[in-house]
Formats: sequence, structure tokens, C-alpha cells
Amino acid sequence: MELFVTKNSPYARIVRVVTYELDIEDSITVSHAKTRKADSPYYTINPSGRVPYLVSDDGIGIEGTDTICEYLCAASKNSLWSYPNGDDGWTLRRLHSLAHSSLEGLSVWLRETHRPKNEQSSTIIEHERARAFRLLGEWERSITDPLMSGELNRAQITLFCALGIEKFLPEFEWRGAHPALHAYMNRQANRSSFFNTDETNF
Ligand SMILES: N[C@@H](CCC(=O)N[C@@H](CS)C(=O)NCC(=O)O)C(=O)O
Repeated sequence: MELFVTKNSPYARIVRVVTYELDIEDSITVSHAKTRKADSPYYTINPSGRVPYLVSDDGIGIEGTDTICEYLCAASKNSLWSYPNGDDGWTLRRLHSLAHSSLEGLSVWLRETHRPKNEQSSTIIEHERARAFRLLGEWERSITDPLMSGELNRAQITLFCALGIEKFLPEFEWRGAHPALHAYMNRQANRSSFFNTDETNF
């Protein structure tokens, strides 16, 4: 299988974390795609031009972080990307959606800062900055939910990779004002799948 990524994509990192958790990282070739460039050769592989993108052993291309994670977990008969039954299933759905909301907003903020200075929108940046900090306030409370510290799940992975955007976005300084979340992120950073997919170790 071949997985197309970019170095600073938090979505691609989620998939890479999952490959480590499933212990299949050595069976997947990781290729760096050139995104957001006119006429990139990558567009002949994935017409949307987005990463992550997985090409399976039988040549089928799969787009979308959650779909790729579900595919890999199903192929490994592993429940990492599944929801449990009952109340925990609904709580995990809620936490995953909340993490995904942080991920989407931070990605827009990061993308905006990568545009040429004269094309950047201060309105978009301020909108996403404010959203990110409102959501951090919610996470400072929700991080105590038992599902955020028990067995690894999709909400934990998504939140970790979303907040990992701090490495590429110096203006995203949140740790001082969110001590519970800061301690949580430091604990998780020691996990080998997170450590191995840190951009500095990648
Ligand atoms: N909904 C997609 C989002 C993926 C995404 O936004 N990827 C960004 C990198 S973080 C990308 O490839 N951008 C290139 C582009 O927009 O052309 C998913 O879940 O995988």
C-alpha cells in the first residue's frame, strides 16, 4: 500500500498514527505529495489533490482520513476506529466530533498563514483563532472524560493531531492558559505512535 502525505498535514498524521497503532507501518510506503501547486504530478494520482490518500495493494485509491482509518482497521480486524455500543458510543461520537471541529478550524487557520502575506485574510485568521480558543476552553473541561484517558480511540488521536498544529503555527500559544490539556498532551506525546509521527522525528 502507498500512503500520500505532506509533512505538516494533521489529517495525514492521524493516518500515520493509526498505521503505527496497527503495527503495519512497515508494510506501507509513505510518499510526499506536492499539494496546492498548479500542475502538480500528484493530481494524476489523486484528482482532488488532497492528502492523506491511500492506494491499496489492488490499486484502489481511498480519500478521506476517517475512511482510510476505517479501511486500515477493518483490514487488520482492529476496533481502534470503531465506536463502542451504548452510552460510551455516543460519548465517543461527541468527543470525536468536537476534536474534528478543532482540527478543521486549526487547519483553516494554518492554511491561511501559508498564503502570501498580501493574500492572507485577517478576518479569517481572527475568526479561526477565536474559534480555536473557545474550543480549547471546552477541551480543558472535556479532557477529564474517562474516554479521553482510557484505551486509545479516534477522539484522542484526532485531538492530539489537531493540537499538534502548534508546531507549525507559532501564534497558537495555548498551553499556559490550559494546564489540564497541557499535562494531557505531554503525557500522550510519549506514546510511540505519536512520537514517531512528530514532524521532528519523521
Ligand atoms: N476532509 C479531508 C481533509 C484533508 C485536507 O484538508 N488535507 C489538506 C492538508 S491538511 C490538503 O490536502 N490540502 C491540499 C489542497 O487543499 O489542495 C480528510 O478528512 O482527509
